[in-house]
Amino acid sequence: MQYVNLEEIQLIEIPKITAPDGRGNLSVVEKDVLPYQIKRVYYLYDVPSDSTRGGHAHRELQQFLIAVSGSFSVVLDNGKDRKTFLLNRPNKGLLIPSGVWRELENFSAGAVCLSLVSEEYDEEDYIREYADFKSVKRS
Ligand code: T46
Repeated sequence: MQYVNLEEIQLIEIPKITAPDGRGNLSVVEKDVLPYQIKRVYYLYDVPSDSTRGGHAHRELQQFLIAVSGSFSVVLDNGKDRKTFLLNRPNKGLLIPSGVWRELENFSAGAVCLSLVSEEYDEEDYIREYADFKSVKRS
């Protein structure tokens, strides 16, 4: 599994179209925003503020997370370093490459985490034990 430089991971701006007549905003994720074709969409909601989601890495799956409502934090870990991102805008997303451990925490009331991913669901793609993740990273 390749080394991932966390410094190269940044929030990505999603184009926003503001209605000129005060009817609000529309953001669109088109093919030039992501380096993969979206194969699956899922979303987390009604997450208690003291709960943590994630707590795993993916072998192949790439993922784009958006706080379409509310806010939450994403802690990324490449096996060596950790970096925390606050997602709190519906027009900013976090592109997570494969091979990165992630934990989602501090969900605000009403937060919705939208996830646009590169693969179909496959439990074999998950590394759910941190010790296993560390040993895969070392090898
Ligand atoms: C991720 C974070 C942000 C399915 O049956 N189909 C699916 O497409 C998904 C995503 C999950 N599931 C089942 C598997 C588990 O029995 O739903 C249950 C909860 O999944 P999990 O424990 O993986 O949930 P999270 O919130 O910890 O992780 C999910 C995604 O699995 C993961 O890719 O990065 O959201």
